[in-house]
Amino acid sequence: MQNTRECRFPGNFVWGAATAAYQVEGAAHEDGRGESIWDRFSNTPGKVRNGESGEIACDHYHRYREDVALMRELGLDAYRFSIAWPRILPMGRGAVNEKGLDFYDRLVDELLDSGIEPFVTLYHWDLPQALEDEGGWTNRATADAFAAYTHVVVRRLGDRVRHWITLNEPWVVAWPGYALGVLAPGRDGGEAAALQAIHVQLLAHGKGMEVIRGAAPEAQAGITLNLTPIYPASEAEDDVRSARYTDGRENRWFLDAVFTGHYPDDMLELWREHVPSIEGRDMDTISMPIDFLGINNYSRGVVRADPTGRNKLGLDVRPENAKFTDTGWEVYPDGIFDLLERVRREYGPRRIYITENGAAFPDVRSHDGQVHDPERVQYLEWYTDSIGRALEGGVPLAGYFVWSLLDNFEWAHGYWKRFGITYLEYSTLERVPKASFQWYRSFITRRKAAAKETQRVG
Ligand code: GCO
Repeated sequence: MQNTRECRFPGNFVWGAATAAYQVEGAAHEDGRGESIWDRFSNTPGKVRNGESGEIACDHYHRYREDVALMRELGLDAYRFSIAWPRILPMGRGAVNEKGLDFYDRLVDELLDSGIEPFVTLYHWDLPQALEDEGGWTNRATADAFAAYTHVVVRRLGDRVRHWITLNEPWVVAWPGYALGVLAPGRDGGEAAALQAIHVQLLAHGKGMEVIRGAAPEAQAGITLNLTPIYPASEAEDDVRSARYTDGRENRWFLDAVFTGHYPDDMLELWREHVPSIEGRDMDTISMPIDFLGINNYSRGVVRADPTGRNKLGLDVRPENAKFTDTGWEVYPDGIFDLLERVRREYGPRRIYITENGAAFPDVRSHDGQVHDPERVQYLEWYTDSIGRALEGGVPLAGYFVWSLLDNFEWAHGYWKRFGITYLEYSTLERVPKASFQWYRSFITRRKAAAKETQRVG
């Protein structure tokens, strides 16, 4: 039987996997790399589980050839990785460390030699500590430093890299990082700090876009946002209102700024005492056209009104009879469908890539030496099915990146939470493809064969 599902994805759909520098590279003190806020945070007692850090991580810095071989085996079209700013500019600005650039140069060449397209994220949370010491993302000067850093990188790699992502998940940097202090840099400045950190990051994104346009005019560039569809716990008016505010914090604050050049009015009103200082042409810079929107999505949120009325954003509800992953996130594949539909309808991006999607489960190596992870396979089957439905419904979806190629340093969780389709034996750094790796490999092969067949018949 010809399964119609197999035909959904066009032949040029990009199948990929993603990682981030601090989570996989290791080699924290090698070849002139400077200190990042994640080195500092990890080395601060009590911040990361078991005092772990990205000092060695997966040692991708030295083993990237082996990792690219895994990607070849998977049949990947693309690899999304990030560049460590402190490898390129150890003090955040000024002197360039050529050895840092050399590493990414080798990685890009290795990928291209293997027929794998590099998707490069310029900032995935590892700010040079020297810039944090001057105020980090709450200081507007950091946006200019980012533009200068972008210029250095694009000048070196722009002849070969055709896809650039300015920032990864400014929401996470701002809220857990600057408001709550649970991720680096560990500041607990509340709403005001978060909103200022978002504004400066979005400014950096816009300035970075300008630099990329100038230095690599043929390249495609965009930003990656973590977006979470928010559902009210009931139809009751106050639940719906709370869900709308939570949606404002999670999604609209970013989407409205990037696509319309305005922060949403209801949120500006709600946060009137904390709004950031917006100067001159900031919002034009922030909303300059992007070629694609990167979306990271893992789950959904369900919200009910706070009975005391104090918290306008309401309270999180843990749905009953639902499935959860090892990070406590609900498995809700319809969520990514709803999200994609909504983004298409309300914001009309030219193109969308799912730049991250995946799940953590407490994987173990079993007596046969293998890692059986049926829950992850199930998760990926469901989520890819949902995005296929969205694509058929007209969402301009161009690719999908599974998070992650490898188990890696999961931030404040340390190495405890495993998101990889490849298992990392941390004591030996051995890579063990999980069952989900084999699943993804055959999934990609089947999709490609089906697309070819459609083309031939069509
Ligand atoms: C993210 C982070 C990843 C995480 C993943 C799982 O962009 O949220 O990019 O680094 O590891 O999301 O939490």
